[in-house]
Order: sequence, then C-alpha cells, then structure tokens
Amino acid sequence: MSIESVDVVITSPGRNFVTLKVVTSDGIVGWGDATLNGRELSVASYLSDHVASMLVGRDEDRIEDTWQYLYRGAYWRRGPVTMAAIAAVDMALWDIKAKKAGMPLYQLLGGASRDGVRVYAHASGTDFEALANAITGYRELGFTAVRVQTGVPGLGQIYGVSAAGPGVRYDYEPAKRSGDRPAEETWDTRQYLNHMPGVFAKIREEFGTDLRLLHDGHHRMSPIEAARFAKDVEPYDLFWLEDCTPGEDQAALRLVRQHSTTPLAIGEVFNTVFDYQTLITERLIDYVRSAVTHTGGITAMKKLLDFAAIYGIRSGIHGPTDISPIGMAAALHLDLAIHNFGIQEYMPHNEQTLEVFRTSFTFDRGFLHPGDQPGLGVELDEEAASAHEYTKAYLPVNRLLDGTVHDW
Ligand code: KDG
Ligand code: MG
Repeated sequence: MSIESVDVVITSPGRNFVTLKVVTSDGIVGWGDATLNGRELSVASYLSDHVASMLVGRDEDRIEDTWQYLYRGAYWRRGPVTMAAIAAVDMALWDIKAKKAGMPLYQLLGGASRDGVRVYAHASGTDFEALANAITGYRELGFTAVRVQTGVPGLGQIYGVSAAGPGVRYDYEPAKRSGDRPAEETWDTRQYLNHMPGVFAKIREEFGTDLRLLHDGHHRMSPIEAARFAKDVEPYDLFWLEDCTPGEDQAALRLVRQHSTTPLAIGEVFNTVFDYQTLITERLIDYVRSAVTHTGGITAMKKLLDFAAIYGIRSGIHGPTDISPIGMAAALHLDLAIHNFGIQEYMPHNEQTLEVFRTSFTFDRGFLHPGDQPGLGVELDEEAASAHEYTKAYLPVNRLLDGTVHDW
C-alpha cells in the first residue's frame, strides 16, 4: 500500500482554513490541518508546490520516517510555515493509521489516561459587567475554567475582548477581512498594569475561589513589567499567566520567575522543541502552549510533551478558532492519552465551520472527549467546503499611543 494522492483544500466557512487530504491506494482518506492565521496561502503553496509530489508513492505507515524526511530533508528547518506543513502531513498519516487499525487515535497513543479533557473557555467583555455576564454564562454551560480578558479604560478594541456585548459567547475572532492591510489597534502597558489586578480581585469577590482563572498577556510586557504583573495578581490564584513577554526571548522568564509564583504558560508562536529548551530544562514555565498544527503534528508534539513531563511541566495545547476542527481533534487525542495533561483551550467553531468539518468530539460539563470513531474523528465535507471561497484576512497590528509599532 502507498500514498496515491495528496491535495490541499482551502475553504472559508466564516474564517479561512487550509486542510491536507491524503488518499492511500486502497482508498483510505487522512486529513491534516495546515491553517496559519493570516498567512494561509504560504502553507498551502509549501504543501502543493513542494511536498505533495514527494509523498505520492511513499508507504503511508512510515510516519516517523516521513516526518524526518520532510524536516531534515528540506535542509531549511523550523519556522511556522514549514512546521505547519509538516504537521498537516503528520496528522493525515496518523488519521490513516488509526483508521486502518479501526481505533480512535488516542488508543494508538497509549489509550486514555483520563475520562475527559478539562477545557477552558474565553470569557471577555469591554467592561466588568459584560465580563461578569460572560463568566456567568460559561459557568451555566458547565465550564470550570475561563480565560479572562477585558477592556482597559482609555484604550479602544484590544486583544481578546469581544465587542459583541453580553449574551454572545463564542464570538471573538481576531483575524479581520480588512482588505489589503491589517486593521490597527492601540495599546498602553502602563494603563493595563494599573487596571488588571483590580479586575481579578472583583472576579474572586463575585465568583469565589473554585473557578480556574487564566489570562493571556499576548507578548506585550517587558520582562520587568511581566514580573510586576505576575506578582500583583498572585493573591487571585491564576491557573496561568500566558505569553507575558515576547516569545523569542526565553531568558526573559527567568526574571518573571524570580519575582512571582504565578504559573506561566507560553508557546503558541513556537514551532519546535528547541524553542522550549531553556524554558523546560530551567523549569521557567509550567505549561506548554503549542498547537499541534504549528509544531510539526502529533509525532513532534508527543515528543515535546514527554520531554516537558520529565521536568514536571504540563500541557495547555493551543485551541483557538484558527486551529481547524481537525487540529483540535488531534489535540484532544493527545490530551486524553498523555500523563502530563494540564488543560485544553476550547473556543468552539461556529455553525458554518461545523457544516464543513464533521466532528465527533463531545462536550459535557466542562470536559471534551475526542469520541471513538476510528482515526481523528473529523471528516471534511468537500462539497460544503467548495461553497466558501478564500477571503484574505489579517491579524491586527498593534501601536502604542504615540504610534510606535508594538507586539500584538
Ligand atoms: O492567530 C492568533 C490566535 O491564535 C491567538 O491570538 C489566540 O492568543 C491566542 C490564544 O491564546 O488563544
Ligand atoms: Mg494566547
């Protein structure tokens, strides 16, 4: 048996997704997610112009060998485009292998280590009342963990905050169809640092100590600013503070660690285990935030999480709406199987997306389960996908109040 065809499907059911379809000579179809938000077509080209022809005729069962062939064989290593392309191939091959075995993928990864995967939702609001409404809504749905993002007085639309108002829950989508250029937002770290600790104090007052609270700094603080933030929010018992400093600078987290016991998570912009080498061996983080889709797939992510496990570091796999339901399913199978699971991000996809990607994972009182269909458990409906044409969309660019470009 061998790989007979490899195709790239680009579809936009509400937002853009790039999907790899691998078909074997005996007709088994494997799916992989290759979506890189705001740069989708580069991964599509990497796959269709450079990788597809290399895969045809290869033995679909040789997953490790194919991974090394694409990673080492390209000479040019790492980076989000390369690693998203390799991830898509890897996911599709695991999907095929599990379908051939007649088992859900998590069985091939060692079987379930737990009954379900604890997930956190995105609660946000432009002010405290809207935020509190969102938190209440998620608790009613059974969520036991929420990520909290809120507006900062004096700033307009900022990262992570839905402007849609109370009652609308699954609605924050940062990639904007803004024509040929990204939309722009403004930022001021001083106002943010002065505002946020009070928000957490009020949440604890109103919702008590049970709820797990998470927060995303989205790379905006300098090391000493992040240290101050982490120290100021210590009394409110955050589950984690995410991406407090820009991801490139691993040593920055030494300073944050020296000043605070707030748990730290980082990694959604990382692509390989090497981005974590200092962070893991020096125990500078508590959670690995990579996406399976952007880190070379299931093969690479399993190795990364096993490496983290040796240092007592747990998983917190990236799961926003720009990870397709296929990438999300890959995360859920890993979450269920590994021992050092921490938490899984869950930003449910909208109905349009779920008409194109037929999922079998289930949500029950704050926990997800990948389901027991053979493979990853997600099938792409190609006819439905063809009705949604790609539309260019960008993540926003961020500027300080004086116009200086800042990390978004
Ligand atoms: O494409 C960018 C998003 O995936 C990112 O902004 C979401 O930070 C994010 C998160 O933690 O989900
Ligand atoms: Mg994040």
